[in-house]
Amino acid sequence: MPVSLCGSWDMVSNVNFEGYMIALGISLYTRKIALKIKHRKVIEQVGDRYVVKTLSTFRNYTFSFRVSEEFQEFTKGLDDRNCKSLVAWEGNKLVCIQKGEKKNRGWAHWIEDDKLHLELHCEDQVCKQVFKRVV
Ligand code: VL7
Repeated sequence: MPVSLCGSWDMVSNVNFEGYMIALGISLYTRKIALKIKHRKVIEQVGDRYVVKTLSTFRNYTFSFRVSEEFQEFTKGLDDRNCKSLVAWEGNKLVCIQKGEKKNRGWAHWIEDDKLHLELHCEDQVCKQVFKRVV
């Protein structure tokens, strides 16, 4: 069993979020605001269900899923698209594939050096975020 991702995590770095947002077609106005804010990630596990909350002073995004079970995702308040999403463990990484209008879309979460890592990708863009545990 991989090390638990559960808990509250505060963003410490966010590399190429701009490129990722451009790939998603986010407007310049929204990108300018989004680039200035720090995200808090809250990951909870209830039975075999995960709840992942991305919180900020600007917008919040919450979704939940069961591992290895495809679900319909609507990225409300983000790019407002529908995806068929599937989250599964690949070694120690929790990997999501988001099938939809955007090619090569997905993300991966893992723990490294007591930090929560998140790699988000869309088309040819990769965004890398690191979070530290909230104490
Ligand atoms: C969530 C945003 C850009 C719109 C707001 C930006 C601040 C904070 O999807 C994400 O994480 C996964 C894995 O944890 C859970 O889905 C990252 C931020 C992506 C995409 C769209 C900019 C507006 C948003 C909620």
